[in-house]
Amino acid sequence: MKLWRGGRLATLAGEQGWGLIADGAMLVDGDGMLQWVGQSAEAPVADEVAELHGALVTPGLVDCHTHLVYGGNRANEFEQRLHGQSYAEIARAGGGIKSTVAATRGATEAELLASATKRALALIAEGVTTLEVKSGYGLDADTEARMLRVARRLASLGVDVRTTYLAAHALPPEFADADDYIAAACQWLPALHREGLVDAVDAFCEHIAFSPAQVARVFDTAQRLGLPVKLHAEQLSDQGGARLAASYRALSCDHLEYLGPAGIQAMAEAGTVAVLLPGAFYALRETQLPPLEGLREAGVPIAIATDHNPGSSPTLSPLLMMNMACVLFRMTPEEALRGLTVNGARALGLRDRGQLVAGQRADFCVWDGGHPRELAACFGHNPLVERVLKGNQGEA
Ligand code: DI6
Ligand code: FE
Repeated sequence: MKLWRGGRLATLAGEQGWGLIADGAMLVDGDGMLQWVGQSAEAPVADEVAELHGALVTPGLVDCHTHLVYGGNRANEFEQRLHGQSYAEIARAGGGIKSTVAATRGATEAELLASATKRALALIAEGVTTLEVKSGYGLDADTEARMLRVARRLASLGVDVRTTYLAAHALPPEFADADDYIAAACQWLPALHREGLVDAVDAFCEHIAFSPAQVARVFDTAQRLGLPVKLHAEQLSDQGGARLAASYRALSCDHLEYLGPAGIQAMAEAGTVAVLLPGAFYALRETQLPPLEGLREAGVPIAIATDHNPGSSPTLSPLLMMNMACVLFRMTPEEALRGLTVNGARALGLRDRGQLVAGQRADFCVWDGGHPRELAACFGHNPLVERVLKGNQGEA
């Protein structure tokens, strides 16, 4: 057993509040779980003791929505958008997701691993301890599998990885008919699942992607396999995606700028987490704000994530997302931190992390700071001192 003591703990215990313990301690057992959390003065005796010297401690960050594995980059589209073309126009003209699909298909597993490793290390360096990675730039059986294998291999960097099958991301060029492609995407899933490559199933429900009826076919397949679902919903328009996802008791609906009251209600009733993605909102210069007040009133848990991808959100900074969630969406710093910890974990169906309370995993971050609000107030900074994954130090 190891005792960490003398820290300023933001435990996030309970449903709201920082759960601050000014001079706090945590006892970690041999399995990397928190055995006890409380005041340093009341801490149990332990064989090993680490002094935190008053540093700020929060739960480890959970980045619950990324597209981290891909080939190439899309900085050219950044320029195109600056010259007035929209994200949807670029996509319809064969750029966007499809251009990353071409680059990803042309990359070997080793190449994909090398580029994804650099990105994962950047997230880890800002305190990420749990990382979700989606497929969706392969859009054929082989490349989707290759992406998911690479995602799994990122775990060797010292981060807990969750993988999501997102074959229903865009229509690949070899298919003329979206329904035919959906049938193929449904067919590939069981083998990937048998290989242990899939933790959840996602889709992109949008006028430039797939209809609710097509998404429902993907979700039916997931449900038959016992896999939970999530959805890229109402990012560019209200397609009724959130209502559909909620009817499958989706873990999360993500983006949600165009979410309406019916979708909010359905999510609240299903316990579906709202994952807001300020990086994509910012980079696409979106002006429609996600309905934060409605989500709060309905009691929908709100997570935030980087949505790292080469097109709409090429960021590797979860801390910047906290700041943007506050400045752009008017979330509170506490909501932003909960969004990147306990609610991010919920969006992945994980209940064993995201709060510093006994019984949870000992995944935590030690920061050079006094109050947790500082993490959201500053931007372009990285005050991480140490990152601990399941009780193991030296991962930062
Ligand atoms: N929405 C997103 O933000 C990512 N996928 C999606 O459906 C972006 C994908 C990309 O532009 O490459
Ligand atoms: Fe996304």
